[in-house]
Amino acid sequence: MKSTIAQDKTCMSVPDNHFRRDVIRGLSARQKYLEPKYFYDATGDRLFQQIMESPEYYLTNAELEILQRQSNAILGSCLQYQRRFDIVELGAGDASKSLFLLEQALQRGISNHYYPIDISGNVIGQLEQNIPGKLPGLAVKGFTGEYFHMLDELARYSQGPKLVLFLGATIGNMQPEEALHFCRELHTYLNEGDLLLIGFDLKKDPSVILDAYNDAAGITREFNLNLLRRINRELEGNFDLEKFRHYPVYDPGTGACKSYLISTEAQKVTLCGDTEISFDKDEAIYMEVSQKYDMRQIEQMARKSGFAPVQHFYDREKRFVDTLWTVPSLKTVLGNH
Ligand code: AVJ
Repeated sequence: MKSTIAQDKTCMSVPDNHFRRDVIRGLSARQKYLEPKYFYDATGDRLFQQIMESPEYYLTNAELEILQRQSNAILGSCLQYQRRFDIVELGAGDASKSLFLLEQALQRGISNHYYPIDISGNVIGQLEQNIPGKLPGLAVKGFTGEYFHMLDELARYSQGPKLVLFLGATIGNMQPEEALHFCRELHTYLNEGDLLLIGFDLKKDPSVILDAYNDAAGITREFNLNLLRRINRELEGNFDLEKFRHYPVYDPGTGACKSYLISTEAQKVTLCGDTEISFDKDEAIYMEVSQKYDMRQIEQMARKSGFAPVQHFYDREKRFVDTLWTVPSLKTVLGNH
């Protein structure tokens, strides 16, 4: 049925980079897809900021509330395992939520080193510039790049105990199997007694979830279409944005909230001068998953990836959880089985 055969003869005017290769691979697949990490160009960063401020997108406020009200309790819980530790953040973004925790940790003499890691160099530059003024005494050293590459780098700077933050339900952009794999790999970077605080969005009223990815103002729609716009700009694409419809779905059975762009007609799109992609009418591009969890799944993921759950921190409406895990001693692991 599908007639798409993308031929990537090398086009000289578009550099052969990861973005180009990933986009062509995704749009040449039987089920077309694009990778959500590419949403975040300058416009994408701005649109995501607007999503976070939209009334339907409850995740950010819920997690902000957790860190505003419970940073001290979180640190108290960490102190059962470590007296002092460096704080590492994966996907730090603007760090607006983590600042509450960093401030308390600094005040209480628990930590004075913060290592944010982000794919966006823009973001890291801003953090290194702004945080020292806000939290004098906190040493900030940022890393720009893929998480595990940057954790390899980090090992040269920080050898002691660590608290790793992975907030914002960023892990939701992975399917559950992939997320488990990710946690297992993260575990290999940590030592006994190290800590991980990780944010999951929780299963809830399906229409509340769907609305968060289908806001009335259409920002999420723009956010998705912006990736086509980025392809047009950076890969000499000719996507007609009018011919793609934003279609989010939430399956309460699996907890997967997925976003698609649907081609409203049969059409061909050219990239990089000579790569042609054909779309059937109503064919979908799978854009991203925002996976929702329940507490049983979260505790299971902790154990299956070699961590031990320590404590769960919820917002008052229990829409979201920041869950604290530790790397247990081998003795404890064996004792549990
Ligand atoms: C940044 C992955 C947590 O899935 O909720 C928001 C991204 N996409 N609206 C999410 C997103 C559409 C967001 N994460």
